[in-house]
Amino acid sequence: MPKKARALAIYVLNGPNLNLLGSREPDIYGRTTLADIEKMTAVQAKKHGLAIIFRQSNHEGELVEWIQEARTKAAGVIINAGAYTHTSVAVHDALRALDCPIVEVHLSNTFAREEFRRHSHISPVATGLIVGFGAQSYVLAIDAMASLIEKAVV
Ligand code: CA2
Repeated sequence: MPKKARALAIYVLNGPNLNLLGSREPDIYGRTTLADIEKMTAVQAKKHGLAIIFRQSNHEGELVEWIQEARTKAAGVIINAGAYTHTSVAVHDALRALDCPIVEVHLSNTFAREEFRRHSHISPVATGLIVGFGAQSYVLAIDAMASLIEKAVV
């Protein structure tokens, strides 16, 4: 892994309503809270010698600002944009301006749900997608990101 990438954190960005995880709709999203997911993600990143910056916002513009911040501060971006996945050209454009790897994650299998969840504005600009494994999607995304960062330098 390059010295620079190792020094930079992985940004794990979460969109609207993900702060409600664990409190409602456990049949779809499970009982794990976002705070639990943050801990699981940090533990997994540490195994790869990586640190994470974990954030959640219900506001599209704030997500865009964090993605812009990631241009100079992140080795990679893992993003669950929540419902903005299906609607936000602004998030798409901000991600497009990144040079680092991007992993799109979802707790649920969005392709097996309502038609409107089958289209993502994130997927065309993502390096890869991990969907449908509940909270474990984030842990798998960390493994994928660690391997992408390592590959970038060989
Ligand atoms: O499966 C995912 O990770 C989603 O990104 C979750 C979003 C949904 O809009 C996407 O289509 C798929 C929803 C965020 C969580 O919403 C909750 C609402 C009420 C209670 C708990 C969670």
